[in-house]
Amino acid sequence: MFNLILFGPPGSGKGTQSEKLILRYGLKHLSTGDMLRSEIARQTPLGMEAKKVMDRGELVSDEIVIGMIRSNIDANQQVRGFLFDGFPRTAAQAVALDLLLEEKGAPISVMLALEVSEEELVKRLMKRGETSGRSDDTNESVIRARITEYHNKTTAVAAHYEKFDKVRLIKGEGSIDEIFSLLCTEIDSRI
Ligand code: B4P
Repeated sequence: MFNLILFGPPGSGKGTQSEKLILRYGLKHLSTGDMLRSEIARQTPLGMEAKKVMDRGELVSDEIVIGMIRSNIDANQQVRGFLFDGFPRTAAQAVALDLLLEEKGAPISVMLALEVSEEELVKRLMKRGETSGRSDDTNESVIRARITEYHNKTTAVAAHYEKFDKVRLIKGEGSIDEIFSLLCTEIDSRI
């Protein structure tokens, strides 16, 4: 199995690049953001709880997202590998993921970390907010709160995988195809 984490701040291009990478490499895409938005769209109790947190630009509880990831890994036994998009976002999520993958004997191969300046992130997310209908993209203070959450809680995830020399930094500004090509070069050298 080839298991990959696509990492980066909100708006860095994780979702955008994931769509292209799963087509090229036949990986199963696991996006916790997509899973949470699907719960919200179906108005489940979990979705209603998550919406309040997401609308403040904060992270949903580790317990909820780890549970979602665990059931998705269990439901996809015969895949070539997983592309984790937007997960793990805290040190506790990273430890939980490592344990889940250890049970499968298929650890994370690499974490590809997209680097984008804060002003570019805000610009991209405000632009997406004009059309996406996502309530967490329409308000600049919520976008900045998401970036603060990233610095406070999520950068620890990169520190965790750096200990195992699994992090590769990727320039996340430029055209979508240029960034895709940088990501593919890293993956091709490992797959
Ligand atoms: P996510 O759904 O993970 O999404 P995101 O961080 O908003 O953005 P992403 O990085 O995927 O978007 P992209 O750049 O592709 O999270 C949403 C919320 O869910 C979180 O705030 C949190 O509350 C909750 N959540 C999710 N996972 C969680 C977890 N594990 N634990 C706790 N809470 C969790 O796209 C951004 C825009 O940039 C798009 O419009 C795109 O077209 C554009 N773009 C992309 N690449 C570009 C480029 N090269 N140039 C110009 N524009 C580009």
